[in-house]
This record gives sequence, C-alpha cells and structure tokens, in this order.
Amino acid sequence: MFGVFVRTVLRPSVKPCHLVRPITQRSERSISHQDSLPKQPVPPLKQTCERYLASLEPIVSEEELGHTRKLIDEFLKGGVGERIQKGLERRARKTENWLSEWWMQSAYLDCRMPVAVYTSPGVVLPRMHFQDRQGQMRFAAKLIAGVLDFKKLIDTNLLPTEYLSNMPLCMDQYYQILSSCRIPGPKRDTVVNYAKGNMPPTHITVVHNFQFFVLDVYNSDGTPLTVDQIYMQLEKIWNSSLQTNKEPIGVLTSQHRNTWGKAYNNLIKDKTNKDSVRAIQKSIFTVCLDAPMPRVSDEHYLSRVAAQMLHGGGPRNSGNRWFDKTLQFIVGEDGTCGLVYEHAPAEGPPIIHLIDYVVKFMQRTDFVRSPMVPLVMPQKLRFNISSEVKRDIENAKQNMTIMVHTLDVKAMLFSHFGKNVPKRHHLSPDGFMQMALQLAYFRMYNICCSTYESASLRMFKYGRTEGVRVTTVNSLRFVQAMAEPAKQKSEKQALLRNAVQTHKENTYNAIHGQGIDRHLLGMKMQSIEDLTSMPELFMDTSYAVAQHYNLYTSQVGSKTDCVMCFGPMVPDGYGVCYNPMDEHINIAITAFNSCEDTNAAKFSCALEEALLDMRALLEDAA
Ligand code: COA
Ligand code: HC5
Repeated sequence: MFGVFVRTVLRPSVKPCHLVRPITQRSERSISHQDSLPKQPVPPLKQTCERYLASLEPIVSEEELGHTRKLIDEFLKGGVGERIQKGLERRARKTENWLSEWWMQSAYLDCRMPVAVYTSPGVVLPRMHFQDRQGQMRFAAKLIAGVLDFKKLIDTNLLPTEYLSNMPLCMDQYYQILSSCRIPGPKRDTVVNYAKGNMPPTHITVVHNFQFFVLDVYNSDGTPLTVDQIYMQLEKIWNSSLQTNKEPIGVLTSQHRNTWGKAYNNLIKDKTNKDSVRAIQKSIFTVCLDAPMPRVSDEHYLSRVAAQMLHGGGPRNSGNRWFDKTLQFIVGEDGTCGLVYEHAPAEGPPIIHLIDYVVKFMQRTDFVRSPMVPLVMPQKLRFNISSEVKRDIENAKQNMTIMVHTLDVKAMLFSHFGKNVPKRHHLSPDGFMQMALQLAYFRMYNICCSTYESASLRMFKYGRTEGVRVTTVNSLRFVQAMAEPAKQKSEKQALLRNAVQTHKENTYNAIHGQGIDRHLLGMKMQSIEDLTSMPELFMDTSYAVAQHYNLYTSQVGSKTDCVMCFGPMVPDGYGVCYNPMDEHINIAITAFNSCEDTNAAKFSCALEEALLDMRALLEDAA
C-alpha cells in the first residue's frame, strides 16, 4: 500500500480527472494510517520553473514574461536554483515536513494583520428561530454537548480517517483545534495547545455581555455534563452577566498583532488579568452568547450574519469574542448562529467536519435526563482595567468600527443549480465554479487577474495547503471567447471543457505535492536561511503580480447547509468561499469598501450571471 502510495505521489504527470475526489471518510481509525503517511515531496526544480512561467502567461505582459524567462534561465543555469533545491531536499530529509513550519510562520504567525477578517474564517449556520431565551440556552447546551462528544473521538483516537483521491489524509489538524489558542507577540505570535499537557483542560469559556466565564464541562468521574446540566450552568452565567456596561475586553484581540502584542503584555502585568487570560487560552473552546444583531431585511440578512461571524459587528458583539481562541461558537439571542476560528492551527475541512458531526448530534432526541444535582456556579473571570488597558480598549474599538465599515460582504445562496449540472455534463463542479469566477471577473474588469484556490496537502504528513493558480491560458481563451457573439457555441463549449480540464490537472498536481507556489515559497525561505542574496526571480515584477491575488478562493464542502466566508487577501481583491451542494451553492464574497474598484454585491451578480450563462452554453450545445 505504502509503495503504491509513494509512486503515485511522486509522479508529477497528470491523471484522468475523476481521480481527484472530494474529501470523504471511511470508518477505519485514523491512527492506523497516520504513521505511514508519505512525506511531502520537493517538486523537481525545472518542473516548478516551467509551470511558474506558464502560469504567468495570462497575467503579465509579453515584455515582463520575457524578462522573467531570462531570470529563470539564469536561476537554472547559474547554479543558484540547484543549490537552493539541494538545501530544500536536505531539509525534507531531516524534517517530517519541509514546509509546514515555514508555512505556519509566514502565513500566520509572522503575519501582523489582525486575525479578525484578515485570516480567521467565519461559518454561518442555518438560522435558528428561538422562541425565548430558554431556546437559545438549550441550543447552546446541545451544541456544547455535541462538541464534547466529538472530542471523545479525538481523545480516544477513534476519528475515522478522511480520504482524498482514495488516499488517506493526515489527521493531525484535528488534534490542534481544541484546547488551543494563539498568543500575540510583539513581532511573532505563537500557538499553544493544552490538550497534550499532563493536565488537559476540563472547561470551556462562555462569554455574555463581554463577561467571560469558566464553565467546567466534566464531572469528577470524567464524564461530560449532560445537556440539561450544561443548560442549567448557562442559565446561571446568563443571570450573572446581565449588566451591559462592561468593558469589551475581548475586542483587544481584534487589533493589529504588534499593537495587541504590546497591549497583551500590558494587560497581563496584573496577576488577576493574567489568570483570566490564561483560563480563556486553556479552555477547550469558547461559546459566545451574542446580543441580537440590528434588524436587517431578509435580502441582507445572510450577508450581515457572515460579517457578524467575521468581526462581530462592532459595539454590540466584537467585544464578545477572544479572537485568538482557535474555536469560538456564536449563538445569538436572535437565532444567529455560527462560528469563527483562528486559522493558524488548522484548515477549514476539519472544522467543518466537526460542525457536521455536532449538527447531527443536535438532531438527536435521546438525550439522557440527568439528576438535578446542584453544580457549582461557573467562575466569572475578573479583569482589572487600568487606564492604560482602557486606552488600549478604546483604540481597539475605534479600529473595529473602521473595520466594520470597511468590510464589504455579500453572502448568497445560488439556488438555480449545484454540483448536479456540471456533473451531468461530465465536468468537474469545482472547475466549473472556478471558470464562472474567471468569467465574472473578466466581464467586470475586462482583464483576468492572479487567482488562488486552496487545495489540500493533507495526503502528506503534516501537510497544509497548496494554492492552485486558476488563471491559465485556457481559462483566458474561454472567457475571451464568451465575449465574442460571433463565436460558435460549440467552440465556446470546447474552450470551457478545456479550461476546466486544465484546472483539474493543476488541482491534481497541487494535491499530489507538485504545485508551484509552495515550492517557490520554500526556495525563498531556503535562500533566507542560507543567508545568501535573494534570487532576482523573487524581486521581479511578474512575481509580485503572481502573488497579488485579486481573487482568493476556496471551496469547502459540508453536509450542513452553511455559508463560509473569509476576507480578501489584497486591498483591491475579493475573498470568495463557496460550498457547493448537490442542487445549490452557498457563496460568500468579501471585498474592502476602501477600494473603489471592488464591490462584493456587483461581483456576486456577475458570478450568478456567469454560472447561468455557462449552464445555458452547455445545455444549448447539448
Ligand atoms: N464528471 C462527473 N463528475 C465529476 C467530474 C466529471 N468530469 N469531475 C468530478 N466529478 C465529481 C466528483 O467525483 C465528485 O463527486 P461527489 O460529489 O459525488 O463525491 C464531485 O464531482 C466534486 O469533484 P470536483 O468538483 O472536481 O472537486 P473536489 O470536490 O475534489 O474539490 C478541491 C477540489 C481542490 C477543492 C479539493 O481537491 C481539495 O483540495 N479540497 C480541500 C480544500 C481545502 O482544504 N480548502 C480549505 C482550506 S482552509
Ligand atoms: C470555513 C472555511 C474556511 C476556508 C479557509 C481557507 O480557505 O483558508 C485558506 C487556507 C489556505 O492556505 O489556502 C486561506 N484563505 C482563507 C486566505 C483563503
């Protein structure tokens, strides 16, 4: 099995499209595969250079391309590339994964932008219709019990292994999402995980009206509290946090990381504050009992909730968070439910798998009724707010207000079709969606842009993601053809098929460790590590254009009908997260209002039109 696996992984060539299959689960225990996962390969140097050049063709000018060709030629022939490649291969031999630590640092821990909006994704769960506060508490209690039930699978190594393209995936990320927290540093952050220590936490944190509580969720015999018991504890928390005039201490965590790093040191100078912060960091996860959002029309509801998940919406709920916490579930008084997660320890799919599990758990009706043994009052976490801390909070509130006004979100349910239509026409649904995004962008701007799609590298031990470069010569040909009324439909259809096929091949290469971007990043990092001068290739205009992802996209599928979202990568770009279901697609588009050229709602209309036109193209041609 292992031999076959390695052979497949190392072969950089392209495979038939249906070999790339979505992430699925089987019932074997994950632990059985974990030790035999292959190592992430370092792709061949020449292959990456060639693929990189090809990926530049649709996005840079002839002149720029010519210049980059020369740089690549020198890089390959002058020995620099070879030396760096050797360094990378050495690193790959010496480490379990040559990339994961560098990736964690460069994508997350060194990144100084606020985690809220800039890196933490949000998930909107279907709206609940609570009749009263009891309804909200009952929902939160079941949700907490569901997560604890899932935790049992993690703690007992009983998680079913996930598969992609028939290959088992690395399950390590599941062990990083509970009992962990990011900690700000003045220059670089860290992530701590308390699950593995000798005293793993037995509490969660609950926050209501900006007041944090420690809720012990295990009995002394190690059994989790029942739904009834959790419910009673939540009631107590609610009743002892009715004041609404508390300082929104949590909003500090939404700041620029350097700013928060300084404010953090300031905050924890006080022993009480330090203990309170530690209790939040150590907790298994956080539950935010939110105040209702301002009322909005049905048309804007979904977009408003998506924004609420990303940043909390400002004065009402942005302080009702600890954005550094890996997992925060949000249950609003008005039925607004979802979560926000700090991205450094894990990718979206493990989080979404947990959600699918919890949602199914919550549908159960056979909850054990527990004896009404009185439980101790959950401990309220105290904070001493010095004038300096108060100033930092004011500063964070102001920046959050700016962020709330700056973020442009359009979440929508595309109801005309889902994966069914492309499948019926023997096209990869993901490729179809990506080409619709290309078409929408081209129609709005008359050019195409550098486009990224997340692809999983979890076939490899400790693998994270690769970025698929979506814009290709074939995607450009397709979108250009769509603008030519004189062109035959059959020709446009062939161009669409070609473009989707190319995307499928690029995705296949990416998930098999033969992508472009992470190898380029690795070479850059290696060159920094070697203390040699940075190859010109990385200081080239083409490289800057290629890295400037105006479209930053990700497909995350789920069983639950949820909408997932994240902020744009660049000031003049879009973040697009889509969840294709069989008969509809949930999509969230974000942009910044500070950029005149972008508009999430307009882009969503263009996308909708593109999807419909592409269906028409296939159906007519058929
Ligand atoms: N004809 C008919 N059906 C086809 C087809 C074709 N030509 N090509 C694919 N399909 C089917 C697949 O078999 C699959 O079927 P299923 O829904 O019955 O299981 C379905 O269409 C979806 O396949 P496709 O759309 O091609 O892509 P995918 O689901 O494999 O997704 C990625 C592609 C890149 C998203 C995936 O490889 C991946 O990496 N996922 C993880 C991404 C991630 O981690 N994102 C978050 C980062 S935090
Ligand atoms: C709940 C949905 C999470 C999607 C998260 C995601 O796609 O993260 C990307 C990870 C990566 O390495 O490509 C990063 N991104 C949010 C910036 C797209």
